[in-house]
Amino acid sequence: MDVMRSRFFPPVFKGRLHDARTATSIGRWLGLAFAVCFVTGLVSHYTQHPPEWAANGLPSRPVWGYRFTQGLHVASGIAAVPLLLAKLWTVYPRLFEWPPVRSVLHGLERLSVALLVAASVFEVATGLLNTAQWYPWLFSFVPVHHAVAWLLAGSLMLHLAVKAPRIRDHWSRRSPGTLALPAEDGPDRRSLLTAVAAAVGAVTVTTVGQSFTPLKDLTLLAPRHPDHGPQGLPVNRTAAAAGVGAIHDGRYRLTVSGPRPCTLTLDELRALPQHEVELPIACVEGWSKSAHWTGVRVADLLDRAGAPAHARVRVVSLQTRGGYRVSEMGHEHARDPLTLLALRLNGEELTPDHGYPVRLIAPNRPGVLQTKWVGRLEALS
Ligand SMILES: Nc1nc2c(c(=O)[nH]1)N[C@H]1C(S)=C(S)[C@@H](COP(=O)(O)O)O[C@H]1N2
Ligand SMILES: [Mo]
Repeated sequence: MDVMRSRFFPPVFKGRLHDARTATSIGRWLGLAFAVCFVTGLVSHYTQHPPEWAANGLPSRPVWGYRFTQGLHVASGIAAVPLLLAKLWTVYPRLFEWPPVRSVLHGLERLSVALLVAASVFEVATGLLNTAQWYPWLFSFVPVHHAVAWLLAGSLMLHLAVKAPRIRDHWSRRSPGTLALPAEDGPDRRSLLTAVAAAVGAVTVTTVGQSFTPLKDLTLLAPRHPDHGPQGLPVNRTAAAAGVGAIHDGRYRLTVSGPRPCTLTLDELRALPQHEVELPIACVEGWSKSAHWTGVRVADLLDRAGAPAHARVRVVSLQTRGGYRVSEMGHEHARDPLTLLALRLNGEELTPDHGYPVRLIAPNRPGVLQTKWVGRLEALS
């Protein structure tokens, strides 16, 4: 032990940038980023996996709702990267605290911080890799990212409770009990905080254009550019990747099940009243783009099959395997006049990668549920 506590261990940190005041300053911004990320993440999770009682009640408006919340989710997650790195750098001298455990309570508190750090790094790293569509792990992303988010939220609450007195001391500009700015709040701390703010600004401005299209030409660090793809719209899974072969016009049939099931050919679909809508694809992976769609109202098809007004609808793709071949929607989406089985995109027939011959497009809905290559609509009672 004495050897350990020699000249080199534990190391001594003299700088003031590792103190509670800096930790609080960065921590509140990191906390804000995590709070926004958590809430928008829950919105995304429960629109994709609604509990049974809510599945038929999800709102189809505002049209841009999911685009907004998911854009914020990815932007706040990306902003958390420099904030988390700065926060960890500020507090890392605590790793060398001596003795490492002073009491049972202190040991438990340190364990909860270890959990908080592990969960934070895990969430930010897996989320970031997900936006790049790179899955270098064996687990399924969605349930694990969701479960660890709750671990993070719980350990963060505990951390805030334990640190409440110190946070209170350092939250405002003034030191406790004085009216003056603390003397140690000198240029070093200001420089560090300015650098962190600049880093957050830089990563935000160079990525947010993937969903906030006015900034699309600044997307230096974003994995997607909203204009890159056939018909001016990105593609997440191509027809080839989904295993959907060439679909022949003459042999295509759309089946609509319900009290009066019906089957339509592509020419019959083209002959039905066509409607035009402007709606975004908002991918959970962080890119989104508005487009001009033309097609048949899902509500018209449901009426034709005699589906009751309150029915939920299952949309089934011609794709034979893969997680996204089936999606469901509640009656608000199914009956929304903007919900179409689209035949055309930006003035042209859909290309195979965008779901030829027909794909679903509905307002306020995650991209992953905008089913492509639709072969069947099922009215569920
Ligand atoms: N059948 C089927 N539909 C699908 C998918 C899929 O893999 N299979 N991917 C979804 C995802 S994740 C998104 S973001 C959108 C993207 O649509 P786009 O490729 O036309 O832009 O399609 C959705 N529809
Ligand atoms: Mo997606």
